[in-house]
Amino acid sequence: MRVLALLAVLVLTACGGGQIGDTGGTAAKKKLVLIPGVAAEPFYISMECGFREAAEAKGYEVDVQAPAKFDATLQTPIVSGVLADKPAGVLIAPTDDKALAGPMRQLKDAGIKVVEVDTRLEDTSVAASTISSDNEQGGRLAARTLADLVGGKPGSVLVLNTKAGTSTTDARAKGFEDEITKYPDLKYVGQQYTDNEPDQAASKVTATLAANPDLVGVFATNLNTGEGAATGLRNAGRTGAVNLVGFDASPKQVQDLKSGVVQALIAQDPATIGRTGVEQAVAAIEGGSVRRDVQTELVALTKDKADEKYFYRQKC
Ligand code: T6T
Repeated sequence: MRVLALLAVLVLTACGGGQIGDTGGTAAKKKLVLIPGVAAEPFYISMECGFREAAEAKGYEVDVQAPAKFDATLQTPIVSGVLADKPAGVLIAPTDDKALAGPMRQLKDAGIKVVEVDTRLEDTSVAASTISSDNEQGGRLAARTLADLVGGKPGSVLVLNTKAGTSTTDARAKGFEDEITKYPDLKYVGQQYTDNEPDQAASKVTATLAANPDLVGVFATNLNTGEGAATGLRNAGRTGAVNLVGFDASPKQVQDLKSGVVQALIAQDPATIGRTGVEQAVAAIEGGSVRRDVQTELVALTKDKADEKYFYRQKC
C-alpha cells in the first residue's frame, strides 16, 4: 500500500509544473507556439493579440516566431527549431500549401498538435483543425462590391495576387474570377503575381493602366498588394477614377479608404482566428472535441460603412 502511494506521488510530480502528457518519453511543455506568415504585419499582429489573450487565459506559456518575409524557405527552419523545443501545440500559417507539408508533418509525428491559422496545406491530414475566413467567398464578395462601385460602366478589371501556392489568396482570386463573369460589361484582364511586394504591386498597376487605359477596377488580394496598388494609382494620377477593392484592413489601407484612394476593403477577423486557434489546439491537447474546420467572419467596409472594430492593430 505504502509503495503504491509513493508511486502515485512520483507520477503526479512528473506530470506537474507546467508539463502535460507524455509524448514518447519526454513530457510535452504546457506551451503553445504561434508561427505567423510574416513578422510585424497588422493582420498577424492582430492574430497574435487573440492568440496571447486566449493562451494566457488557459494557463499556457506562449511563444511567437515569425519569418522576416512571407517565404517558405524562411519559415521552414523556424518550424524545425520549434520541433526541437517540443511544445504541446503549434498554431501555424503555412506560407506555401505544399512546401510546409514535410516540416509540419514532423511536428505531428512528434506528438505536437498542429492547428492551421489563416492559410492551410493542400494535405488535410496534418492539422487537427484549420481556422480561416471563407476566402473564396471573400473573392466573390470583392467582385460583387467592385461591380457595384463601377456601376455598369464598361471597362477592364485586374486582379493583383501575391504568390502562387498561398491557399488564401489563391482562393480569393478564384472566387473573384468565378463571380466577375456574371458582369459582361467588365472585361477581366487576368491576375498578376507580385511576390507579396508592395513595389511590384505598384508597378504592375501602372503598367496595366498603360496597356489598358479603360481600366475601371482592381482587386488586390491582400494587405501588401492593396497598399502597393494604391501607390500605383497615386503615381499614375488615377485615384478615384479606377475603383480599388482590397482585402484586409491595415491602418494604411483604412487611411486610403477614408481618403478615397481605396473604395472598399474586405476585412477579416484575425484576432478571432488566433483565439479560436488556441481553443482548438487546447481541445486537441487536453482530449476535448475538436472541429476540423472553423470559418471566421468577413465584412465589406466602405468609406460610409467602416466600423473600427474591424480595423487591424499594430500592437496588442
Ligand atoms: O491577407 C492576409 C492573410 O489572410 C493572407 O493569407 C496573407 O496575407 C495577409 O497576411 C495580409 O498581408
